[in-house]
Amino acid sequence: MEILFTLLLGLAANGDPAAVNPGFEQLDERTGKPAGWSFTSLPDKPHLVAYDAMVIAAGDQKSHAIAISVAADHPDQDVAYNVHQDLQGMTAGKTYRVTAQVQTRGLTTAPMIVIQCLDAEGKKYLGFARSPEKQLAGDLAQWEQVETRITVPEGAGTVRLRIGIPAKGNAGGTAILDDVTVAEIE
Ligand SMILES: [Ca+2]
Repeated sequence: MEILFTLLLGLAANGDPAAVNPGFEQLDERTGKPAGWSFTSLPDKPHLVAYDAMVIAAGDQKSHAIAISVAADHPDQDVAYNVHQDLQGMTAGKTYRVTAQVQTRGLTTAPMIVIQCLDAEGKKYLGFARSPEKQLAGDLAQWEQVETRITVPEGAGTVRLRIGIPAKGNAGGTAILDDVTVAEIE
């Protein structure tokens, strides 16, 4: 897995930009979670959220998505839970469209894509974009696309992609994410 992972990073750096493991199909042998992604949680309360590789099709068509489940007894506080990774092969001055497919179960807000551009030291925020906030009247039972666009600023050393949900209003709910795409648009 480590070798494959390095290979994917290398390819991404040399060609078109892409997220690593964008369809959440490669699972880490040790954790059982999708490789190439990190998962946020409160350091002292990791039980308030669960990130699970979810089988969305079985048999020959077996495939996975990532499910983010907020604990039913989550306190009403401002914390966001997201899967994230640093995108490789992004060029300053270029504009990219980033999309993901989402479904929801029991959420009041749709999952959002957030892009953060940091300086070479990884400390200062140089740019930011996110998909629109969307209140949900009911579940997104079918796949729906969320998207945002980012023009990478000069001096950006890191372009961090996050996809997830706030805990507020979403206790007991689950976001299901799949098929992340990154494409240059100009
Ligand atoms: Ca998938």
